[in-house]
Amino acid sequence: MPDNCLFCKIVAGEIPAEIVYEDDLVVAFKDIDPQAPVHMLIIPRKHIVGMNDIEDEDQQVLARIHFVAVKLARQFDIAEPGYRLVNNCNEHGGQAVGHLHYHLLGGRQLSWPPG
Ligand code: IU
Repeated sequence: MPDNCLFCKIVAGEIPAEIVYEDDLVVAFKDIDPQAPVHMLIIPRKHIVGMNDIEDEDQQVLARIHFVAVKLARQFDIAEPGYRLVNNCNEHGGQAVGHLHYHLLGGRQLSWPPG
């Protein structure tokens, strides 16, 4: 793992986070600066910088992230009336942390288009 990756450190338990789910492939935790009543991040344990770095071997982890998103949406009572699963990719996408992550947002009406 890269020395300076905060999300790798969360996966390794070296810095604290409010973890809501973990398994062999992914970890999910509450976002430190929530933008909605429910705001969690779902990340692969493997250090993948961003969407553009996904490889063939990562297909299982990507499927797992979607599966976990739905599981958490149900668990946190946002499956109905709905939620959003978001990946920000690179500068124009608004990506600040260089470890692939998906935002699970819900608990309020989300606007469209995004800013
Ligand atoms: P972005 O898609 O890279 O812009 O989102 C990064 C998110 O990571 C952002 O919502 C931060 O609040 C969040 N975050 C966090 O939850 N815990 C941390 O230690 C750090 C960032 I650094």
